[in-house]
Amino acid sequence: SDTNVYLAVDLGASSGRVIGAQVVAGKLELTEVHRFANEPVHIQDSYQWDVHGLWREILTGLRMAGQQFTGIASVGVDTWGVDYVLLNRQDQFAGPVRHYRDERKNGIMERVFQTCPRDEIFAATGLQFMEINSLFQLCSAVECGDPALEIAESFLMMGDFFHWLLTGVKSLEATNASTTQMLDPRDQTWSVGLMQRCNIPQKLFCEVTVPGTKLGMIQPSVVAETGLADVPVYVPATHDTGSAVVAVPAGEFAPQRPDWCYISSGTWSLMGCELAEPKINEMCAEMNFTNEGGVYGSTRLLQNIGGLWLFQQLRRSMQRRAVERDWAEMVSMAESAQPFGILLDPDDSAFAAPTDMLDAMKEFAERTGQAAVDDEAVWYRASLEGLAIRYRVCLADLEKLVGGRIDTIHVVGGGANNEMLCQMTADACNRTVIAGPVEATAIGNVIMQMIGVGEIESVDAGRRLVQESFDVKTYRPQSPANWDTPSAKWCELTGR
Ligand code: ADP
Ligand code: LRH
Repeated sequence: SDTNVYLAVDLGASSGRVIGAQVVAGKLELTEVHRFANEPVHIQDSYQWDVHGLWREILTGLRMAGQQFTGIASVGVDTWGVDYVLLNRQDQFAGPVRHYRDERKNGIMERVFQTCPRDEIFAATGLQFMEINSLFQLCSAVECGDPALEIAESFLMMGDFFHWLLTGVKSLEATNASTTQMLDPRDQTWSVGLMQRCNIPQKLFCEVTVPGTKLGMIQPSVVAETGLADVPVYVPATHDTGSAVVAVPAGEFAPQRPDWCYISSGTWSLMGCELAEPKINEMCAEMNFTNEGGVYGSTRLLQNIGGLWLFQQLRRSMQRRAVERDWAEMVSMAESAQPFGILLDPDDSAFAAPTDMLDAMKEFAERTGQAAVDDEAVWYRASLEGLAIRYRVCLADLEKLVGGRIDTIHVVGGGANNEMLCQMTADACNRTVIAGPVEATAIGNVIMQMIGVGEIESVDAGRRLVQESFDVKTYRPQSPANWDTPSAKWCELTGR
């Protein structure tokens, strides 16, 4: 074909894909070239990403794309946030690539606050406090005298790591760098003072690169593996959430007073607004919202919510009990269960990395004075209802923070496939939900590449293209009043 084809490598915490995108008759057409599971592994006492396996799958996907398309204009990688690779002076792994659910950093935050107070970290970074943030992962490495830190020469986040494997060029892309909790969101420079106080070697960090930059060409060893000759890498928003928000089919980019919010719904639910400026104030700190960096210096004011992780892990729990379920089956079983049988808090720390999610949920029910039940359908339903109520609470806080009503909730990501959850979200929040596109992250990744190459001129133009190209589904609130009592109970139970 004559049109430019853009390849998005999109790695989520649960799965990865290589997607080809091209404009055909004024519409962006997506072709899913390759999809694969992202399966981390327990090794001794650590929990690690299978970076070798992921790289193998990326190469496979790129090779398949090369066979399918001519005229590949560019490639870009986006991934989940916070995790990183440390390389030694010979550019080899200085240590294992830990998963953010690895246990080593558990409880680290309180210890860090003794030398580096919470307020100061917030003032410097504007980020929601989560022990998964790279800052705290690195602090736990410092605390235990991890030899990886002694020999490390460079720090790369996951997207940067794969970009380096593709091109041989090291970079740290701004949107994912903003999830480290070591970056100043006002000018996107590293918070050197914070690193010094935490004994994190500053020399590991190069200057940040903005999305849309041409990083380099696919290097010869990768050309040999994939057949992709003369293909450049244009850096997208390498943070998956950053890419997803680029592709939300909404109004004006980074509005002063947003009347819409998004939920990027996958393993996590990232719920928030796109703003022109970060909001680093007391209310934001108290509500534990985050100011992540978006494209063109925009801000994603949002909360990281425990997401479909619970639902995913319930599926795994059933597998452990030799019962295979698919998503559609789980959703239809949830539909058959009584509403509000159990109230769950998706952000309870008991659900962060349990050996068995179903057991963890039963323990949670007992701990909070609810009757644990044996019917699996009840737990499927509860994990979706708990999420919808959590969205309602988040929306109320978000409206206070932005100082006005939010009319519309855009749901993008795999969770947009879950019609029951979309309807529950509309009901619990009493707002219109617009669901789709499901592959917003890959689309947003492609849009920044297209801007880099010069095929489209702005995020607004990219969003118009998304609106013209993809169908969305609208959900209106049907029985919002049903959610008042359970939501009040939920708040009592969780103390939120
Ligand atoms: P991540 O990027 O975090 O890996 P995704 O955005 O790919 O996550 O979303 C994956 C989730 O989407 C699954 O865990 C599942 O809950 C949900 N999902 C995907 N397809 C369907 C479907 N057909 N019906 C219901 N839920 C679905
Ligand atoms: C979602 C996500 C989220 C967080 C988490 C670690 O996939 O990127 O924004 O950073 O993963």
